[in-house]
Amino acid sequence: PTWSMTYQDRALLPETSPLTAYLLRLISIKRSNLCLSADVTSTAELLELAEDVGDSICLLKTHADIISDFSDRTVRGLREIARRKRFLVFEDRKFGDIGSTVQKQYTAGPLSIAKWAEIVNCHIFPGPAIISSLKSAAQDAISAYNSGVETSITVGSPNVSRDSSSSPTRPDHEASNETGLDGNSLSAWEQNRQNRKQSIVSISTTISMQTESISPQPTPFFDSFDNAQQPESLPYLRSLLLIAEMSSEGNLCSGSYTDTCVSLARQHRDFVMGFIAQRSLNTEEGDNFITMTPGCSLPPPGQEGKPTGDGQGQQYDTPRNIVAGRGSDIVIVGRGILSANDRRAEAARYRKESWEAYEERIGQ
Ligand code: 6AU
Repeated sequence: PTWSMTYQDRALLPETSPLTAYLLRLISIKRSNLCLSADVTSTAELLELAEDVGDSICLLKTHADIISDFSDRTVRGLREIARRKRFLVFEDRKFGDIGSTVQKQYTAGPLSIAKWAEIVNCHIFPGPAIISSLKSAAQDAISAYNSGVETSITVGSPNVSRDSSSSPTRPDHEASNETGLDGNSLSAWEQNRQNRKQSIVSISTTISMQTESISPQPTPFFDSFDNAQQPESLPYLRSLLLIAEMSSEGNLCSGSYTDTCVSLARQHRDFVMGFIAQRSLNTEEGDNFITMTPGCSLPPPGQEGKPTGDGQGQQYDTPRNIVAGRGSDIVIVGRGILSANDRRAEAARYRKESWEAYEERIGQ
C-alpha cells in the first residue's frame, strides 16, 4: 500500500509513530534515503566520518561495540554532529536474548545504548517478549529523561578511558542541548495534523527551489527546516526495527519467520518502526513500516554492472534494485562508502542514486 506513496504523505498517515513521522519528514526534506553504516573502530574515525558524510544521510548506523575507545566523548561528539547535520542514530545491536537480559544490554553497561540511539534492532528468534521488554525499557528511559532524573547522556563505565579535553562534570543542561533532544512532550509534536500538513507543503515548496543536490553551505535550507517545524523539539523518542530478512548468503530469516516478524510488528506499531529486510513488507492496509536494506553497493563511477559480494557471505545489490525494484525505503551502505578515497563524494553519489530510485518508484 505504501509502494507509490511519497515519504511526506506517509508521515501523515494515521497511527504513524512520532519518530517514524519525523524520520519520513527528514528524508523528504533532506532528499536522502541513505543510511551510512559507520563500521569504524575508533571515536576519531567515527566523528570524522559523520562530519564528512552527514549532509548526505538521514541516518547513521553504528556498531558501538567495535569502537575501541567508546566513551561519553564518542556519544557527545556524535550527538552534536547529528543535531547539526540532521540525522538520526541507529545502533545496530541486533539484540537476541531473553527479555530481562536485553533490557540491561539496551539501557546499562558501558554502551548505555538507550541514552544515545533513537533506533535499535533485534532478532525475534527469542520470541515476542524481546519486543515488549525493549519497549518497556525504552519507556522507562524516556520517563527518566522527561522527569529530569536522567538528563545527562553520560555513558561509559569509570574504567572506559576518557579524553582529557572533555570535562566529565559538564552541567546537565549542556549535555541535553548536545543531544538535540529536549524533554518536550509528545503532545506538542502531535498537536495538529493539519498544521503538520501545511508545514510540509511549505517545506516542499522550499525543496522544489533547491537544486539537484544539497548545498554544502546549507544555511537557507536548514533555516526553512527550523522555521517550518522546529526539529529541535524532537522529544526523546525510541524505536525498534525487527530483523525480518538478512542479506547474507544461506541465512535462515525467511518464510514463516519473516511472516511472524510482520505480524509481531503490527501488534506493536507504536514502538516497531519497521524492518531490516530485503524488500517492502507493507502488504496490508494500514502498514506503514519503514524497510531498511543492507547489502547495498554501486559499481565504481562510470562502470556498469552489479556488485556481487564480499567473499564472506555478504550479498550486494544496487540502490535502484533495492528501492525501485523491491520497494525498500532506506538503503544501508557501509564499505561501498567507507572504502572510497573521497567518502563525502561517494556518499553524495549513493544519495543521488537512491533518491532517483525512489522518484522512479513513486512515478515522478
Ligand atoms: O555495506 P557493508 O556490507 O559494508 O555493511 C553492511 C552493514 C553491516 C552489517 O552488520 C549490517 O549492514 N547488516 C544488517 C543490519 C543492518 O542489521 C543485516 C543484514 O542482513 N546484513 C547486514 O549487512 O554493518
